Amino acid sequence: MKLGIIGASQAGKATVFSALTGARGDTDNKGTKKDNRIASVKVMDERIDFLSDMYKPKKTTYASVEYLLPSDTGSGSDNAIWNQARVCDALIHVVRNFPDFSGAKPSSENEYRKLEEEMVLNDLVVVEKRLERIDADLKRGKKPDEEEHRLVLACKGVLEKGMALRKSPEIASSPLLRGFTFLTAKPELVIINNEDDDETLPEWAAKNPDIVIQAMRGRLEMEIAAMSEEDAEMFRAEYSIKESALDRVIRESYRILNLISFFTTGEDEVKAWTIKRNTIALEAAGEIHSDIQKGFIRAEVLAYDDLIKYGTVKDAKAAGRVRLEGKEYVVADGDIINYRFNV
Ligand SMILES: Nc1nc2c(ncn2[C@@H]2O[C@H](COP(=O)(O)OP(=O)(O)OP(=O)(O)O)[C@@H](O)[C@H]2O)c(=O)[nH]1
Ligand SMILES: [Mg+2]
Repeated sequence: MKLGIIGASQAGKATVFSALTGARGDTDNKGTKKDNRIASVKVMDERIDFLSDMYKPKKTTYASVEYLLPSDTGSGSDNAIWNQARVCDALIHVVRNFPDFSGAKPSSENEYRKLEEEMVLNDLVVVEKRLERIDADLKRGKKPDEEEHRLVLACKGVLEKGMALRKSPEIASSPLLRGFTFLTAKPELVIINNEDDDETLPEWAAKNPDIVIQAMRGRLEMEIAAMSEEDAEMFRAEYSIKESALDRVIRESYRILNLISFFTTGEDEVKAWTIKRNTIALEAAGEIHSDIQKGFIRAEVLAYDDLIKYGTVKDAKAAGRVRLEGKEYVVADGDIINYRFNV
């Protein structure tokens, strides 16, 4: 899962990137200021901790999330940023809510709307190019794909109203439109980047239930992310920060992307797998290995909560909580799955 960090100039994008990736990010490209930066972050999960304690495997693998900070250099600089954002699964829109270097007060609502409009316009350009193409094809006697044509026109209608495509789930989730990589069809988390002593949302943001939004004290969180875990803990207590910004953002990212985790266990490895909600057992098997999918026989499933309740796999089994499920079984968050398959 890749999340792209976008925002107006000086909104604190780099600061938020560091806040999210400083503590447990593995940055493979430290680069210069000009490069885009990407870092992969471990998704902490106490269920994995528990399973790892239980199985004492050679290897424990948490899920991970990737954050991308697009670079603002290159020739057509704005386009370069949007093109990088287009390859992300979701966007994090950082909005400045602290005075800028001249001391001028932030105008967070305006800045937020301006960038949202820019993304709408960007998508509209894509739509119009596609429609021109369809027109040109028609003139040459080539029939367009009716369903695609209808959907592209529907996109146009939504965008011309100044609305993001994600407001129309039918459109945003249509496989036929996936190739267009529309910016406004991506799930988005808005981060209001506050001063160190402010943990509240501005009024306009708090009143807007249509936006997925969080307040973050970006600079403070960045400083904490650079500390040792001991110091960070003390600091968090002092500022009454119950949960790090990173953990809040990850939780929300899973929610807006509709993702869940299932687990595989064994002496070799305990591992978390990330899948879309409503994925069936057969598809989930493919995440692990195509052989397991091809040779699928049954999925042996134990809910994590049942393991906790009964204490051991053996006791859970005795209580009939280890189920044998078929291909069509819809995997649930927290399922511990042992696939039986033929190779
Ligand atoms: N008070 C305060 N200042 C912040 C916060 N976040 C960022 N800043 C400051 O705002 C300035 C811009 O921060 P950056 O993280 O570089 O912002 P950016 O969006 O990457 O900026 P550009 O790449 O130039 O568009 C820096 O001087 C930061 O120290 C914050 O949460 N609170
Ligand atoms: Mg920057």
